[in-house]
Amino acid sequence: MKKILGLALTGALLVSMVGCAAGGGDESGGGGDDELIVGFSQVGAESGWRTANTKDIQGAFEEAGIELKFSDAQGKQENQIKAIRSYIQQQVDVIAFSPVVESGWDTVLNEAKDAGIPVVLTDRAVDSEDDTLYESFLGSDFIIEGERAGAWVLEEFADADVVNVVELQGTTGAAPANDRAQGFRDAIAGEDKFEIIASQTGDFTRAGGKQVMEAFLKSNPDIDLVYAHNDDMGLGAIEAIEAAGLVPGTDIKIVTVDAVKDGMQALADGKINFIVECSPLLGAQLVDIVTTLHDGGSVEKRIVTEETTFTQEQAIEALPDRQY
Ligand code: GZL
Repeated sequence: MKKILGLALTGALLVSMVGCAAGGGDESGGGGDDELIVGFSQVGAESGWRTANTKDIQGAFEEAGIELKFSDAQGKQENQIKAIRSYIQQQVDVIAFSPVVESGWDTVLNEAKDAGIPVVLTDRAVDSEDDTLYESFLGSDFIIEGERAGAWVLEEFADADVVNVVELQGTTGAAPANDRAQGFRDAIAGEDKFEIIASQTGDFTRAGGKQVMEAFLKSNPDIDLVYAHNDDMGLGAIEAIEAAGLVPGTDIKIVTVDAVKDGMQALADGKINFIVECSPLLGAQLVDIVTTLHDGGSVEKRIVTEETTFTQEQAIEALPDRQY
């Protein structure tokens, strides 16, 4: 009798161990069949904006009690593709990611589609012809952001005869870099006085902006304006301009995009002259989108985030309440 009881207990123990190893109560690896699990691939941690975006997304999912598997691609597309494949393998319920560059996603997004896992784009777009590869794209309109920077420049230099512009571009191939460049050029196209005398990527980083601006200053004696695709590169440019014995915001005007706290402080201090906002606070909207999809609902294909612009006076007023 004792032997039979021992065998029965061993058998029960084995079944429960196998159950745990297979990842719990259902094939998705989650606790229960209806538990929503989301896999998120983030670009990296290249700027103040990205840090704020990560914090907001992780905070929103924690507050909603939804499991978020999170990976940082350190700015490499191959790492994002690996992460997406890993989420497919783990059979998560939804995959969300911010594509570091616009191109090269069709293969892996088709793998997600074949696995029946919906994909949501946040922050940046992909250039795929097939928009069935993702359910929704939540993020800013970067063309409009470039146009807003250009509109300010038209006003600021209304009385100038010649305006030499240097451009610090974002990450090569990234949607915000492509579109902010395009929107800015569209806005100033009608005015021959503006000449973009140099344009180079600073990869959205402060160090990159400083390094490129140092080179611009060495090869261009007469720069009137810096157009930086984000605050971090603008802050790097400020360091280079000051090291060259010039006064940022006065000798050389600076317009940037993002409106993160450090950028807004530089604007309040008069070292940056104008900032176009690009909101990183996408977490709550992303939670709504993935929850709706998981409940079998449909979501809008394109959800544009609301944002504004800041002058020095507006920055001084907004700074105390700034969330990021
Ligand atoms: C814009 C985002 C950009 C920010 C940069 O939505 O993709 O990437 O403007 C960030 O600061 O690095």
